Amino acid sequence: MTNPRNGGAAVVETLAAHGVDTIFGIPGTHNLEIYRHFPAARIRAVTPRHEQGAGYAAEALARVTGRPGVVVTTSGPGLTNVMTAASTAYAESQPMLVLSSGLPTGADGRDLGQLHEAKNPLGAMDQLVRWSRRVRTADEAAEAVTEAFESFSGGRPRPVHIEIPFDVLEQQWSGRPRVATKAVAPQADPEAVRRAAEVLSAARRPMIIAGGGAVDAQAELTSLAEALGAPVVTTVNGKGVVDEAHPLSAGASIRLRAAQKAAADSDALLVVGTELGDSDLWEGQIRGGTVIRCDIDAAQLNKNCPADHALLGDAATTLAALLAALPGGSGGVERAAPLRAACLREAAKDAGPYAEINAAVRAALPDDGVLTGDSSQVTYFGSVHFFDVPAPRRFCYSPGFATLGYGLPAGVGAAIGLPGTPVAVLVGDGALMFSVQELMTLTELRLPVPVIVVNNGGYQEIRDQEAARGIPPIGVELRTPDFAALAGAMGARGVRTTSTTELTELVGGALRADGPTLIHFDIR
Ligand SMILES: Cc1ncc(C[n+]2csc(CCOP(=O)(O)OP(=O)(O)O)c2C)c(N)n1
Ligand SMILES: [Mg+2]
Repeated sequence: MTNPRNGGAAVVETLAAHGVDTIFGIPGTHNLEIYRHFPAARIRAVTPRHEQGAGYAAEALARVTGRPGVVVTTSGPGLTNVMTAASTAYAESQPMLVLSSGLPTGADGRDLGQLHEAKNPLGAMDQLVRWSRRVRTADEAAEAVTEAFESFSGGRPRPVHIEIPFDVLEQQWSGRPRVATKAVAPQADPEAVRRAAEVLSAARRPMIIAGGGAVDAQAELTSLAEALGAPVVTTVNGKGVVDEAHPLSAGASIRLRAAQKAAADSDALLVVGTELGDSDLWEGQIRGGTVIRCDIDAAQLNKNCPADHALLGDAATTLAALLAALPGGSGGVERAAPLRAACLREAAKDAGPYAEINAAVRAALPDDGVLTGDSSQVTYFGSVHFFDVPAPRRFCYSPGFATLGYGLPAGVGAAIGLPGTPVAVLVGDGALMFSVQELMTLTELRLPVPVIVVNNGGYQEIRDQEAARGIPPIGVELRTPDFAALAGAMGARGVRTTSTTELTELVGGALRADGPTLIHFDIR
């Protein structure tokens, strides 16, 4: 049987024309005319066990590869289920395309009692992502997909959503996909670059803060830091922009008061690709001597910390221009080591057992490996500070939206995005229970991902916050399932330990297995 060339083909051929080879989604009554065309387009349809998991997998694929993640849902509940993940991609500035089917033309918004009908799902989505558009024809569907890809270049990446009414998916189409024109990123004004270079080279105590907007500028940022002798502190999303073993790296330490104090003591502070949000600074603030900010998004240039010099441009190009414009270097190398030590001392105060657990996982995961984490103490008190990475795009965690349930599906997306790259998931017991069904996805795909769950019997962070407010533990002390048995039921290996030495061995073994291994690590 030959496939009809319909609105579904318009969508799928346009995805393929943009190099999409994998989508994450769940088929349903209304979106089957999209699914029909995947085999011919050689697009792999991965089925996580919840649309939220599909969204996190797509977000993580984008994080580790830089390519947009694509999610396909059905109308109504499929779409509402992906909203949390789409909001995550928005908060974390990741490129994501959500494609959903919609009620047929003329039926939307009329409260007719149709299958999957919601009051205004398009409007709901539009409140959460860069844009959300309902198309009216197959041609429009193809064009909207192209425009989605255009929206991912030349600026701050953010998610978008396209709703295709299911009668449009069935409509005949005789068009051709148009390939997106790459938008040109803004170029920083050369005069502003020259002035900023002068400030930096005259500085005696320069410092650099790098965020998620700098992840594709590792070489430029490292060379600039070396030329200036400036220590580099990153946000969580910028983790690894400079190799965390580099003598100038002070780690992903921006939340720590030691790092914030160093910024305040600097005489020139270069801030690249970060909004310096409160979710980065944990009620702290960033002030510096002379502040130079570089961002691809004009709205970020003065956000949360006013800039003395604002450079509107792509990080890699602007940093290369700054480097070329430097009249001479200075020497801050000696300040980096004490700053790193001060940050580690401060981080150790909250880390408890999490530093050692992360070291044990790091010891087993090869350098090019990817770690995913969650809104669990083992991640933000642990991995962020005690799991050094040599490069950006090696650590997946949502510090901004901070939703529980991200880590495991993110592991699925990272392992699919980077085939052959070792991936490990390290999360808390509370986090795992939000998306534990994605273990089944790992089993099905035979991905050798160790899933390490650190069990402290519930929501420790919230228990701590209740205690700090004089509230007794309410709703936070939770029964833990037998995770190893649960893994077994899902066809994964399940093991249990309380020893970090054994943990390293177990993670090493898990990376060589032909499917996932759940490692239950008790700390209570
Ligand atoms: C979707 C969602 N719901 C609620 C919260 C609030 N919250 C933040 S941390 C946390 C506890 C997480 O438990 P676990 O993963 O076991 O980590 P632990 O704090 O025990 O280390 C909760 C409930 C959240 N971040 N996300
Ligand atoms: Mg817990």
